[in-house]
Amino acid sequence: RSIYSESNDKPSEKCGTLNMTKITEHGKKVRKNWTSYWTVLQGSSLLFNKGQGSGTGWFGRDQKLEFSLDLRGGSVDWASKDKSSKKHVLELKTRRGIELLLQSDNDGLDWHKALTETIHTYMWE
Ligand code: I3S
Repeated sequence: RSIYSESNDKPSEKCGTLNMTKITEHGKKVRKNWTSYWTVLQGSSLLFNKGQGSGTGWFGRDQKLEFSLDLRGGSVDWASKDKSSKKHVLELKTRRGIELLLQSDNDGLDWHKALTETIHTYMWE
């Protein structure tokens, strides 16, 4: 059952602070660099923003888009223990061969649901 079914929100829209590090780019392992981002899930895109005003709305003032990911054709799951010593870590893979870890200060369940639902929604596009 959709987590959005009881609200008027458009599907796949969520924002919040997440710690993120890429682990693979273009199929190659890259060194971890955990960074905190104001993260926005919008349609099939996941946007990573940095700057002041984090946590004050969809796009806080002075937020700057650092980069975005296309979630279509990607996958998301809880990261296995060997991927990180941190708790509540999600592993996201894109169709273009980027793998990254997302870690939230809460249990991450809301992001797991939202990302899973987005990927499912856009599966055939
Ligand atoms: O998977 P790793 O290599 O144990 O990841 C840790 C390292 O990237 C470490 O940085 P340096 O090795 O560059 O000093 C980070 O500080 C840690 O946060 C990484 O591990 P976690 O388990 O936090 O993802």
